[in-house]
Amino acid sequence: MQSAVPYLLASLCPPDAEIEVYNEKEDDIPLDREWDLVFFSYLHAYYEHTKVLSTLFRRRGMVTVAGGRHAGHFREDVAQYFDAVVVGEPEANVPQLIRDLEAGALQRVYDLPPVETCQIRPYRWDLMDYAKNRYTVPVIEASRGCPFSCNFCVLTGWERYRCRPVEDVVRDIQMHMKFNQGWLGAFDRTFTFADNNLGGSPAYLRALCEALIPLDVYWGCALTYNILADRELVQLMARAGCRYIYTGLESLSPEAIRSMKKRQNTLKDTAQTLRFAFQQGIMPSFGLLVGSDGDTEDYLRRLPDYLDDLGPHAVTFMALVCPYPETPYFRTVVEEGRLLPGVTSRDLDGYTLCHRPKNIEPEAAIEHYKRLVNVVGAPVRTARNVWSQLWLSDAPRYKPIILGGGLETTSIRAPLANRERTFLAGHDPIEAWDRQMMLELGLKPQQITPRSADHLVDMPTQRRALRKVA
Ligand code: B12
Ligand code: SF4
Repeated sequence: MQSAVPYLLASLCPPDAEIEVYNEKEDDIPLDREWDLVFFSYLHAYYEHTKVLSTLFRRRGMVTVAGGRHAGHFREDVAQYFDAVVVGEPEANVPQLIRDLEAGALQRVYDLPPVETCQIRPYRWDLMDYAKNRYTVPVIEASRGCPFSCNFCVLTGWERYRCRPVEDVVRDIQMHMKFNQGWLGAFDRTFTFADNNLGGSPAYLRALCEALIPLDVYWGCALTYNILADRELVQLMARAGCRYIYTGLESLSPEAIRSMKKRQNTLKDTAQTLRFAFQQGIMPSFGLLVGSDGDTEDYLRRLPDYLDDLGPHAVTFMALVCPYPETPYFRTVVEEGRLLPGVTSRDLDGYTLCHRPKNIEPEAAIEHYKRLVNVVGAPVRTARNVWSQLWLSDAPRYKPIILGGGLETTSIRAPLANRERTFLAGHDPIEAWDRQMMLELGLKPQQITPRSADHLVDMPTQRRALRKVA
């Protein structure tokens, strides 16, 4: 699954623009090209790397623009290293920015309100090069935001939940989506919804599924546990071609769930809920977090046993809780003096402990995390689990999805491949090339301190407009 942003931005450029897309998971960005305008989309942990690239490009006279959540929140910091910053959604901002650039009147910050969801255009999937990433499937957005308010989530308090008209989503799938034809057709007519929570509105999800049934497509999505537990809806989703659901279960401890304010994860009848989804031909994969304030030594030690009690299950994601500076959890951690010293934006990658959990020492949380990914992602354990899942349904494409899910489960051990990694904020360096270039270019890393939330720029335009749209 890759970011949809480049294909979205491309759809907002003039029709005669020559566009090249680079995704650094697939290719290095060439440093010797001549572009008039470069848009950067990045996650928090890659801010320093993006600063390096932007500085190199600007030195050669190219115009650079940063956008996305980090850029929007830290626009003053970001504006030092880029020619312009886009705050929030790009639909109104990018065309205005291009007009200004052409008129020689580029502004530093673009903060126009979001457009109505019916104005979101089809993405330029024709620019997707599957030869570069043979495992990629295209992604579609049906909604933005999420109606819930989990305390650790970057959306909470900032982004409102909105849905696109179902007919627009269907039109995009039918007319504009370019499917991955590789792997002997295994990914043909397959896509993923990029939505944070496709089940934010059960009524909308129902209508969407009804409209997807005649399309004969296969898809995956992320949604919350309350929807996974809705049997009728899960059955409908299966009929509409859903084969994969990712749920941020986060924890099997009710105490931890409470501490995260994730009330929609009732954890009721979890084993039966998972089994029912498998039986409908859907793989219900889920993610777990370590280091929450509800975690105890005892819970973390016994977690593999609790997982065994669930029967067939697929943990495809395991990470450390991250207090992103724009979240309510960051404020709690700061108020309680639990932010660790020496945190930089590089540490905000979800695999580096930046805070002291309430009930366990940071070092103990990291040791538990390392042990758990090794145990839960172990090939023998995973193979046993996959075997038990394979026979639960004969739905088309079910078995390949289950096999792929097995590989995903074993991949949760990937962060351990770097043996020098400490997983403790302030101790793991940024990558060598970035470090070297930052020295040469005189760039300093962004420090995340208790004051970082003070520098957060509110997004009044966005918020006002979202309220209006909602
Ligand atoms: C695909 C995906 C990934 C991919 C690709 C990442 C990427 N570059 O987006 C991978 C697998 C790598 C990934 C990894 C992670 N992800 Co992720 N991922 C997603 C997902 C499902 C879809 C992204 C997407 O394409 N969205 C659709 C596009 C169109 O919207 P968008 O990205 O939100 O961007 C909007 C604006 O911000 C703006 N925008 C963004 N960039 C730019 C740039 C410019 C120039 C402009 C003008 C505008 C602009 O335009 C968009 C429309 O409004 C989102 C959920 C979501 N719905 O966004 C989570 C999400 C982005 N991921 C998230 C998280 C937590 C992670 C991980 C930290 C999880 C983990 N612990 O492993 C890791 C990061 C690891 C690391 N080393 O940093 C969080 C937030 C992260 C953040 N820093 O803000 C999200 C929002 C999910 C969630 N609700 O928690 N992820
Ligand atoms: S349900 Fe997921 S996307 Fe929604 S607020 Fe919670 S963590 Fe964020």
